Amino acid sequence: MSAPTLDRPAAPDERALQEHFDATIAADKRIEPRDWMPEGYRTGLIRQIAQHAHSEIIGMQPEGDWLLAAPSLRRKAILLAKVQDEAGHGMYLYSAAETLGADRADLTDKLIERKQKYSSIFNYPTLTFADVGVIGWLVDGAAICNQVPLCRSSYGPYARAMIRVCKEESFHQRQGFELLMTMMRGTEAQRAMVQDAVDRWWWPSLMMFGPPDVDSPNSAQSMAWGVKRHGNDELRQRFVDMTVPQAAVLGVTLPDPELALDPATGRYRFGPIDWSELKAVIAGNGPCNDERIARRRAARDGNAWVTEAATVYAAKRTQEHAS
Ligand code: FAQ
Repeated sequence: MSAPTLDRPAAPDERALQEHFDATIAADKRIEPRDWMPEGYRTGLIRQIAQHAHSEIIGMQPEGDWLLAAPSLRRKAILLAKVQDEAGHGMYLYSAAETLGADRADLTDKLIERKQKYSSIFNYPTLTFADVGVIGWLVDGAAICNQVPLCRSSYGPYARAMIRVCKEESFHQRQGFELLMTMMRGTEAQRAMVQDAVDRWWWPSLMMFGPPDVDSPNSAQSMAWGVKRHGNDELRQRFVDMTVPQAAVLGVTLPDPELALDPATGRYRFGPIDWSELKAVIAGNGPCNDERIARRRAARDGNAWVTEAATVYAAKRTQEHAS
């Protein structure tokens, strides 16, 4: 390290910075945007946060398809609020990615060009209104299991965004359960509709947690850096343990003959997951991948003039404030 001068202290060398970063992580404190961080930590976070943001934005589509066909004004108002919440989550997350130096428009381009992923779950169709309830119950339920630990993620802006997101997802899950409960108390046809939706969404919900730990290239480093707090398998198991008793209350059957309580562990054993399906959906070959991306592309292109006007206006305001 060169000798510090009176007017310009020498920049600490990379080793000292790395040591400070490691000590912050070891003490379970937060890394903030202006702190030094290893390049892999920064790019790994952008990868995960961008995928998460894209999931929230693409995730508006399956339920959004039912906005015009909701069975009552009350259900329409609830659904509209939920879909708007998902948009808000996407915005917090893109903002968190921007604190790491990412550019929001560039992230959107990468999503549309299929260079960045989004959650596999949003590539399945919503065939009936029961799917709206099942997304709330199972998909938001899985999102909560996955995201509550992220409120303690080592990167400050991500962790803080997750606190609000989780509160809202919690409400979403309850509204889904309430919707399904209402249908289950209805006619035989409504109960059949709920069961059919559960049959279609159960396995894809388990896949949301990602590949098994042994096949997860990012988990070990991500956990060492305190970004992820648990492996994919542990979070999936927590979801199963939480959901099985809820299914019993609802009166639906989960489509897994191997599902059984293990008395030794107090946890539920479940059957094998078809990982080839997850791989195919991630690779772009799920039932709705093309439709989801095409719609996002149309939204970007069709609204380009709004983005341009807002960007010019914001730049002008910044210039006025500066002068
Ligand atoms: N779909 O090494 P890992 C929501 C990719 S939000 C697609 O285990 P990692 C709210 C993974 O990116 C739902 N890709 O990766 C809502 C990686 O690819 P890469 C989204 C997947 O990051 C509710 C590769 O496979 N939630 O639901 C999937 O350590 C209702 C290897 O995997 C989040 O994003 C998948 N399912 O663990 C909205 C939460 N799984 O990048 C509307 C934050 C894995 O190396 C309605 N993210 N991949 O090329 C996370 O916790 C993690 O990123 C995981 C994946 C757990 C998703």
